[in-house]
Amino acid sequence: MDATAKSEALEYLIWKEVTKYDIHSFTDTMVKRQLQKLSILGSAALGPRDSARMTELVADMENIYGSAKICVGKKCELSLEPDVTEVMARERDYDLLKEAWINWRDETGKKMRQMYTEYVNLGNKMAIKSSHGSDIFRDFGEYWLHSYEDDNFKEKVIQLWNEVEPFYKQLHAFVRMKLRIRYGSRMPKDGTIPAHLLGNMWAQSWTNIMDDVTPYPDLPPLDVTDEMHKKGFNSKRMFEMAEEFFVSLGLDPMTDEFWNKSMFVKPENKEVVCHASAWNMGTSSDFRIKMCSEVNMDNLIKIHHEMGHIVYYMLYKDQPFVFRDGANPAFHEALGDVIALSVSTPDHLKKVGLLEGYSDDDKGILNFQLLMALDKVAFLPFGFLIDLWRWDVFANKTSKNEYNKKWWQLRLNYQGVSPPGIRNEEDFDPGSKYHIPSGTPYIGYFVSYIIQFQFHKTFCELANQRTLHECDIFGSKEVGEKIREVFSQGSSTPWQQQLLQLTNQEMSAKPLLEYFQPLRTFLKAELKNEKIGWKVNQKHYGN
Ligand code: X8Z
Ligand code: ZN
Repeated sequence: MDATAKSEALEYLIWKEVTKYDIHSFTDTMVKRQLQKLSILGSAALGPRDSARMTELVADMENIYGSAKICVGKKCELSLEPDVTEVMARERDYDLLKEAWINWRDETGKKMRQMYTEYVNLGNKMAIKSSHGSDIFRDFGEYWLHSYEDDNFKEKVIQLWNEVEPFYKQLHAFVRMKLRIRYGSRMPKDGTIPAHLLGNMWAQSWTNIMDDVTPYPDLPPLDVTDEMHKKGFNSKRMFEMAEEFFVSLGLDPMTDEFWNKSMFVKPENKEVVCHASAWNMGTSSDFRIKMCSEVNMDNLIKIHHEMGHIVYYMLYKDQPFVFRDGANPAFHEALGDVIALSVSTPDHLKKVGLLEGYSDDDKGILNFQLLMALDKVAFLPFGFLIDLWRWDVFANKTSKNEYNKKWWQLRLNYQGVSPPGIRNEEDFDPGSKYHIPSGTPYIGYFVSYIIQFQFHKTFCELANQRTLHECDIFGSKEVGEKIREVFSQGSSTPWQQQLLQLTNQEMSAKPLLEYFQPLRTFLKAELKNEKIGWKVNQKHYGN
């Protein structure tokens, strides 16, 4: 029996035992909460045969994704990390970018379309079986949402999107205006931005086109990639820098096992899934990161993100097993990102010797704000739409012969990006993004991008810092204490309570908007003669 089958067999036994009792009759809240968590069976509900098939499907889809190699121009055998990522980030030739974009989708999503349909059916079957005759989960999407312990969570997420949408549209319009300088008549008339021109395979983070859209190009670049190379950085050094930040707050350093058993760079002699991940091996010291890191600023930030997961694992390691989890998935995604918000500040980059000659006058601040927005704000509609798409697929509101049509409706509608060629139902573009084949829920990332600004605001106040967007919490023991106090609870208390304890607020997009206030004022003036928004039409999709 493989490890998954063994653990599912055990989960089933535990579930059998737990459901003998009337959970409501327990008075100890911690015992009650543990029993409640254990009373949801999850993947074990499928039974050994279906469950093995589900595992196999995900493994096969991940394998297609992880081992795909494409040609771009004269070069072939390119893998996503590092080669194709580099092409999308640095290449500026419209046609080469288009080739990379299309070939990646041909070699990944397109090849797993059938498998995905079977995966959806099994996922739904699992959710329904997990409900045991009641209707707690009508489909796989509802099952995923359960980790948020709020029947109205979806509505709240939609509300958050509505709050940030006008800002996203400003950013979209500004970037489009700048891209017209480079790509001229190749920019679509409908006001959308071609999805392959934004420096990233999925147009989810736009920082790599900073040099084309920067408000003040004469100032020193805040993407410190070149400086990292000049200073002789390697992967290990980036991980040590991240550790140093957490330690400066009074949090624990990485364990010996972390340093010995993690994978920091892509191995030469075997195929691995390169998508960065953090692993809790279930002991009190074996925590690992798996990542094909390259020396650049994107990866420096991503390393802080991943290490945030490890720090969280360490903080809740003494909780009972079922509580060794994030307060909710968004909390887990946010911890490292909050640290990275400080790391990215010009002030901090100066402190660590990666930036010289930067002044924090208005121009400097706006360049910095735009760079942050190209990451944090550009991501929002993407982070939102992935699970919008999956929720409807799981609920059968999207049938299997309109997977790609619905996908592009959402991409056009929310992100305002268009494909560089007509797409149809032979394609399966969702499958070309890691979290679809791997079956990883995505809405947590969207929520993380909102609440990390709430966390940041709280921490900056604790660290007595000046303005929200210039704040660097490095070295603040008060912040470390607070992180320890809240995050060590794991999932033993409801996240709503933890959020209140931490920020005195409910979930809100206000801190994000406050952080970016200088940029919003600037964009408003810059966009006086620019039409904000785009037309959503169907000419990008056909059969
Ligand atoms: O998948 C990740 C992390 C691993 S938890 C690298 N992220 C999302 C993505 O890459 O799509 C971080 C940001 C969003
Ligand atoms: Zn993560």
